[in-house]
Amino acid sequence: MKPVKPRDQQALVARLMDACGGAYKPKQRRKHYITGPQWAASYEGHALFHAPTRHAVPFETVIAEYEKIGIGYWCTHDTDVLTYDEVGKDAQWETVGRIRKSLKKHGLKCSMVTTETFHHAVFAGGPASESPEIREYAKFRMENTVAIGHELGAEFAVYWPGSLGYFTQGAVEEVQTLTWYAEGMNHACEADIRIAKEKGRPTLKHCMEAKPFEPQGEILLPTSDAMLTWINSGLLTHPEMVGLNPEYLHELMWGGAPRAALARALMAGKLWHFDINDGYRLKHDVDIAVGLVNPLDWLNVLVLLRSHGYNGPFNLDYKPPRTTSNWGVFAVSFPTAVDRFITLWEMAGELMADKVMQEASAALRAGGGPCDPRDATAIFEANKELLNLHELIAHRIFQLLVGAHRGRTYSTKK
Ligand code: GLT
Ligand code: MN
Ligand code: MN
Repeated sequence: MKPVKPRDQQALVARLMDACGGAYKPKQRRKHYITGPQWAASYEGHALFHAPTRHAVPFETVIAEYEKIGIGYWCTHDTDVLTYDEVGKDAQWETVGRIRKSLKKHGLKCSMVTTETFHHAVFAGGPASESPEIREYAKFRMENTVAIGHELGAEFAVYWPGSLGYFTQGAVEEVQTLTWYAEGMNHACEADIRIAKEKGRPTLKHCMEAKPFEPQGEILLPTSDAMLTWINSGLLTHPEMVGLNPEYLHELMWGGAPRAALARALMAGKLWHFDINDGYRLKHDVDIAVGLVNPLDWLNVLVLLRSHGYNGPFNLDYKPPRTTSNWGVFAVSFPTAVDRFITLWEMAGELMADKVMQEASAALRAGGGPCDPRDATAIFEANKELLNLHELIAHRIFQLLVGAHRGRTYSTKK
């Protein structure tokens, strides 16, 4: 193949995108509660060892592009759209007004707002560190984000306490720090109750997001389970207002089974918001787009969520790779991420209705029939052949994933 000149490259990528097929129409995409973060679309490709490969994108462009793709909801950190000097000032409300206009113009809604308490130097010791001034500042920021959320019509507020921890041991007393952090959350909930009342709106759903490592060396609330313990610790004045925003990769990062972590959140009635992406176990937060690493696991995750009636947002919290251009972010990255999610969602429905799956699951649950209830060997013998279905079910799910259940076979060379 001849070299592809820079001016011909977008056309080539666009033609191959078309050739991929399998794309949903914006209208079909909008039927799902899929939310697009400002920070994901605007991510410049930078990291500790990486210089940016793209430029930042203003919210007007992100919202306009999301409309074209069919992403119906937008979410943001306070400081994705405001400078530190603007937070809480008149300039903030001017920007919030422009965001409202932009959302209206493009038919999007703001689903969620989140307070950034990890980037600025003021949070070097975390958002609940020893100095009362720092904790007061964190409270101001959380309250302010709640106010912005109400102004934008958001339903959720997310908190990622990635800087709640330490690098070196000794100075940070864990119980005290978690208590101080709870005071911050109590402040946010109480402000929410007041503002919601003033505005005649329901209060926000406050969702905690855990990540096992990064950016602190040790994290005080590293998993969704740790957060459930904190929510139910008695430290919160409004535990009923606080739930979870698990992120698929963050549960995988510590070596857990995301599906089991989600199940525990469901059991506790706290699965309110879900960050969808992909990546690898026991590695850093690579935030790869949904389904590109673990499609089989993702299919199973969506079966769990569908069977338990999860109806919260699916938040595209991933990082378009550094190899993707500013043009590619909206031409390739977002539409393909959304479409893989919808495909897996539909597939999960197909799996649940699949006759082989249904009969196999029902047979396992029916068991092998009565026998001596105290005789382990007799019970095992009565169920032995049924237990083959565990492996058969896994095979069936693989078939559903690759389309082999529709009679598609792959030939081997003679
Ligand atoms: C940060 C983090 C994400 C969180 C964001 C919400 S901040 O980008 O890595 O997983 O969802 O604050
Ligand atoms: Mn996340
Ligand atoms: Mn992540």
